[in-house]
Amino acid sequence: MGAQLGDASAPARLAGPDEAIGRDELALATRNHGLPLEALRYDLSPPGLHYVLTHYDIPYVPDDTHWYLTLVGSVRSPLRLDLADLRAFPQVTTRVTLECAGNGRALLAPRPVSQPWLVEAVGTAEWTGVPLRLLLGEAGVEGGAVEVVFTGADHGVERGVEQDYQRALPLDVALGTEPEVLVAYAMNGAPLPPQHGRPLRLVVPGWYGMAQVKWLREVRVVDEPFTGFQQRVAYRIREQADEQGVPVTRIAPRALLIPPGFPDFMSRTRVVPPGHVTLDGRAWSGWAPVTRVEVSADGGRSWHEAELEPDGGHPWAWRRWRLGWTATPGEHELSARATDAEGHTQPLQQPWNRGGFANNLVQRVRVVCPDPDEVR
Ligand SMILES: Nc1nc2c(c(=O)[nH]1)N[C@H]1C(S)=C(S)[C@@H](COP(=O)(O)O)O[C@H]1N2
Ligand SMILES: [Mo]
Repeated sequence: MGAQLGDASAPARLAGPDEAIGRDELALATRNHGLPLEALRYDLSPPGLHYVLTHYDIPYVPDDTHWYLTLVGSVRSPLRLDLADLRAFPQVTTRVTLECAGNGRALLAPRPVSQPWLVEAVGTAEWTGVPLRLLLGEAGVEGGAVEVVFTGADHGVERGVEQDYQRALPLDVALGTEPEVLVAYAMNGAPLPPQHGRPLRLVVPGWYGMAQVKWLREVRVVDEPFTGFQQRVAYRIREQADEQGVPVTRIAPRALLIPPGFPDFMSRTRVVPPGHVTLDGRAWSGWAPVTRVEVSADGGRSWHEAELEPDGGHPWAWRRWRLGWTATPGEHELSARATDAEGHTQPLQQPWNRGGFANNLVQRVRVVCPDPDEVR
């Protein structure tokens, strides 16, 4: 394959100073899709509105009765389980907000050339499945184990490296109880849709999307840190191509507005009639609960504390926030900024890294408020 399919030692490409979104990025953007932001109104994203990201092809699994999950590697008794076996284990349902680590990438300058997300790579679902720690307990993890490697059934080539989609978690995260990592077979009470991993996926509450391996077919306990492409090459925060970089792990806090008023078709600028408006939206963080959301209606000059709804017993899901605002004729720029209990917050100036990962710059929403005297 080589030359035409890229070179494993070459870094991912950055767009030139005035380079528009290319056909390659458009092809990714039509396959993968974001949450239409008006769907932030739903506590649980209806399947089909939840964002989707798939590196390669969605495996064709018309019949899941022959799907097997194997637990192998440094374990005392390797397991081979079908869906019926998995359903016989205790069942847990957790409400989890997932976000792609590349969310916000297309707003960066220079733009990392990849899936061109703006801010909409997010969704919340109730995932039902077996706690991974119970499966690992059944298999019996051996003493020298350090990580667990998860393999999906999808296969592709990325920057010249042919691979199955694979990611690892540290053993303590895989065995965790707060939260529990799930091997999930249902989303919002129904079997997983094909694009979300039918019939099985990993769900790691609080972690960015790349950890949530879909079409899960193998769980391998290993004695050495995993060095696969998605662990060592991709999903690392680097400013220079030759840095080793810092691994992407948990979700940085973010707040998004439910777009107020109505949109202009092409520019998506919001039109909001003058008068009182409730600004509301969602906020989340994978590090600690969101404790504060501030809102600005003047392009970040002044900030006002929004009211936060209780988490309703769902600490790994987004929280609703709201704040009243009076729209006056003219143009406005709305923003919301989340802070979590550990003090992580959203930057007002763009941080940058070559992959565009974990970028949580505050959202800016342009609003035009028409002057009622000028309308007629
Ligand atoms: N097997 C497999 N799992 C995968 C991926 C993939 O390409 N293959 N993409 C990951 C990435 S980068 C993200 S952001 C999430 C997206 O999950 P969703 O499509 O269910 O929202 O799946 C993750 N799990
Ligand atoms: Mo992602």
